[in-house]
Amino acid sequence: MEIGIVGKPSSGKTTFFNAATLSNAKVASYPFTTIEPNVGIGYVSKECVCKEFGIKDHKPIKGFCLRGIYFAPIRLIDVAGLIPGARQGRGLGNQFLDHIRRAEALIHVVDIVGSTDIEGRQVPVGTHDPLEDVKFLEEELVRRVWSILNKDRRRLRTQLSATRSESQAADILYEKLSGLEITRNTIVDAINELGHPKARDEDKLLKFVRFILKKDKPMLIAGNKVDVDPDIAKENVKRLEKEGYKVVPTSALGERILKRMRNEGKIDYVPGTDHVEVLKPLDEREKRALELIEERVFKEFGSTGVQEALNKAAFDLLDLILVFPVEDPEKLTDHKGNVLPEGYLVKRGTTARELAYMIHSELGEKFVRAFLVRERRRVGADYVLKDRDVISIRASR
Ligand SMILES: Nc1nc2c(ncn2[C@@H]2O[C@H](COP(=O)(O)OP(=O)(O)OP(=O)(O)O)[C@@H](O)[C@H]2O)c(=O)[nH]1
Ligand SMILES: [Mg+2]
Repeated sequence: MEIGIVGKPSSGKTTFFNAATLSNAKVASYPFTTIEPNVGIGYVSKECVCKEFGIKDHKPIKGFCLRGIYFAPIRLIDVAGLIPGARQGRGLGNQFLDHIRRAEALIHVVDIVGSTDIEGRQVPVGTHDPLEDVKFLEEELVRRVWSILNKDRRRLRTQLSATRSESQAADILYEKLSGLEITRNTIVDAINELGHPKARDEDKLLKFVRFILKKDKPMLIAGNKVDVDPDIAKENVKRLEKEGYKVVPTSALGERILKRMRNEGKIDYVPGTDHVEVLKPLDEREKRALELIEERVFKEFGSTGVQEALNKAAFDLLDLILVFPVEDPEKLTDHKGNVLPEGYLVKRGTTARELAYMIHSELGEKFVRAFLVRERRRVGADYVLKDRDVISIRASR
């Protein structure tokens, strides 16, 4: 599972990425600081099951648990900024789609206070309209995918008009888009919804691309830099929401500062909350930074939003659930005695046997039955997992 971080230059993508992954990728106030993508592990969070089962000091092997909130790892990729005209050789060309090909959801980081122009150059706060950035990126993605289909247009047209079968048309388009990891299912859905795509019909092909992108690269907007001017930020968030976009207000910089101070042992901070406790004496600069975060971020928005954006991408856009497989249903341990060793992020609809395969192919092959620990009930291979299930899987020897 991978989430892509996209947007124009200087919107704060790498700052967001660093805050989420605890990396130190280069950040700067000039455009195109990032050219080669940064890849790292971020975390999505959800209430853990440890409290419910009376487990204290839960120390999972994968991910971590803070005050009863479980943080499960997920891959993030931070890519170069996109600007108008990039297809004509300015900025990143065709590599852009290569870089986001594996991403199953996108977080579009937008300068929500309008402090940078469409190419990421600094302008006075509030003078650029972020709605323009949102529309541009959306349309740019559509155009880029469309241009893959359009590359060998004559051949595509011949191929598509040679078949009346929708299933064959799906195969043709699937092959063309294979580099983007669009699922065949989505292509079939698009054909069902929009009819047989005829390459002559440009409008239909564009509609087709919009449909598959919406489904296989769903997007969430991180309205970033809210700390710069909370009022302008709120106003712009509202405007984007009115246009139908899903927006999470964020201060990637605020999150970055808090995470850094937490790692240095200076504060206790639970990402996704406004819980900050000072543990060591702070210098004046650090004190001031915390005050600003308190005033301009926590008071106005409740949290920095970075965790919320990741959670929304995973749980709303990707429709993932979190499940806890254990070997021993009484002690909730694996064979080494680790308590609740790992929460698995799986697609809603995943069955007990499919989970068994993810844990170990042998466990999948030799699946006998499973046991739901909370409900104290046996279930079979086809049992569809629920969010926060604790499940013990039995295999034959
Ligand atoms: N005040 C404020 N500044 C931010 C925030 N996020 C990023 N910045 C600043 O915005 C500038 C650009 O940040 P980057 O993270 O390098 O932006 P980017 O989108 O990765 O830019 P490119 O790699 O050039 O595409 C830096 O000066 C950051 O410190 C934020 O939440 N608040
Ligand atoms: Mg960057």
